[in-house]
Amino acid sequence: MSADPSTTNPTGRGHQRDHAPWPPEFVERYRDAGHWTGRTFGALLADTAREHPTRTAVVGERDGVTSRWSYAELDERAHRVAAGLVARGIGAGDRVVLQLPNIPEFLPVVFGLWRAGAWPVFALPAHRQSELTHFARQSEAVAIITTGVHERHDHAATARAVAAEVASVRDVLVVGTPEFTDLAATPPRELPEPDPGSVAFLQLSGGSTGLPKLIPRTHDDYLYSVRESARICELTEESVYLVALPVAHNYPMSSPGILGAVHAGARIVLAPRPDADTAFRLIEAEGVTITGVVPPLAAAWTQAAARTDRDLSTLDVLLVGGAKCGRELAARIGPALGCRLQQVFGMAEGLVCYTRLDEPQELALTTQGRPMSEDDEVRVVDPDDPAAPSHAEVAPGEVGALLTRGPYTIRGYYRADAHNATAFTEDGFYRTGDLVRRLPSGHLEVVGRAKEQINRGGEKVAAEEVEDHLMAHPLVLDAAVVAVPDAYLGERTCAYVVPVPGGEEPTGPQLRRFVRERGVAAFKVPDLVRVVPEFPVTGVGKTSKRELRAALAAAEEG
Ligand code: OOB
Repeated sequence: MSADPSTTNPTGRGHQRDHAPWPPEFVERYRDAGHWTGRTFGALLADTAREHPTRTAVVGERDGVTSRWSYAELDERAHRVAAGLVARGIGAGDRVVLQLPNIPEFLPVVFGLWRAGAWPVFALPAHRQSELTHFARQSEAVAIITTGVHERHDHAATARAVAAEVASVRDVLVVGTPEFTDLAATPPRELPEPDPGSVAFLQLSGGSTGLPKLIPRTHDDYLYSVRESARICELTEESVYLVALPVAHNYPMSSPGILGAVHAGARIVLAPRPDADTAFRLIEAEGVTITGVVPPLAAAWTQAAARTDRDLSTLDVLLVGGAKCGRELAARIGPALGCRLQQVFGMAEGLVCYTRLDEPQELALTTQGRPMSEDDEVRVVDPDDPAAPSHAEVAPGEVGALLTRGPYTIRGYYRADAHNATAFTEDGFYRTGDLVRRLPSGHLEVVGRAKEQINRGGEKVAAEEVEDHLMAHPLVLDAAVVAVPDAYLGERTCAYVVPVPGGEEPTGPQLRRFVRERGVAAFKVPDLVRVVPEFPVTGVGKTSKRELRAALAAAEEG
């Protein structure tokens, strides 16, 4: 087992090899304020199981079979998975790439990993060999836990291919196989509690520079964000939370998500797919009270609600976030679905803003809320100065680049020193890459983005990552991936490519297939491909990728 020295040292003294912890004075401040309570995820589940043993914890389907487990049962299953993992040599500080769709086993597996002291690395079902190899390599994962064939993709085969490429991966566990079922039936045993100040898992960044970065989150910091989210979203043990989005994403995990539900003793219902038919069926069958979606889904559900026979009357709160929800759509949601709208603007790196449920109507419709915590520090700085010091704030009401620091915002990505030097200010603020306007009330309005990322209906595409794949094609000389406006997704990707001189001209379908076959998530395959003889140069004759993208995007609009 590879215990990581930096994880057992939350104070920041000594090793800082893998990630930057909070400085000691902040650790003290967040503890004194009662934000960090010294509790682990394993204890969270055990406490809820003690308080609400018979309440339904999770309802979900796998291979057409529905499971329904109480909190006592979930707790027991998580203990068994933990014991099984430890028996297999997976334990404290070990990284495990986890790629599971919305199946009930997700919960005992994640809590089992936490109880074993291992760190899940949360891959999404859409990720393919290229991304999974990167996560496994970057984290030096010892194992991959995945599923068999799901939505026509053989995840087990992909995981085995990754294991063959990455030397640290010595185990591939596939949910649903006898091997996994045996592991999950191991008799429970006493296991040491991990340090609550240590890293609990690695989340993924949406990324703007190349492949996704790994985000180290601790029990202490993440549980604080979960507790606050549950409070702000008014979760109680009577709540029924529907997981419509991929459960491993930070949003359905913690805003207020499955962990907020476990904190409150609420019921978790996993939707195998996010479409309105599936969601409405589950809302009616389980009496769902709250769920979270991205704007394109909110739009689809809002339309579908007009012609459904399903009873949606239990639905009380619809969270919308992950990408900007415009006023038009925001205003339609409440009347169409008969629920309250709550906007959420969050990021896996930390900061989460919510509109409150008693918010004045106009603020609820036009802003993305305000930070959860009184200790979230927010600065809005000059957007044209990418290295702007954190104190150079724009005038109130002006648009600027959002910087943030606080009790649940990381101080650095995992094993990414060079990137951290630009992604964080010297005094520890995270440069979110979002352009915002801050109202006198503290509410934030997201108006755009400084980072080179396309927000495809909440799914984040790093332009550079896709450009790198395109450039690997022998007929491509240069590539620039830009966002084009899209009525449904908000943005789609358009790849502009310059062919190699004298060569054959590559076609759109050819390049799309090429990118897909390099083993990347389908949402990263360019929606549009434009072959151009050359990229325009800027006034000074410099080919700034940034200005180039803006020029191309403008040409597309015009
Ligand atoms: C959520 O997390 P990520 O890490 O996938 O993406 C974060 C980025 C933000 O920096 C921002 O660019 C964008 O997604 N974003 C929004 C937004 N919510 C997220 N942009 C405009 N309006 C919003 N409401 O996407 C995420 C994490 C936790 C909760 C909700 C979403």
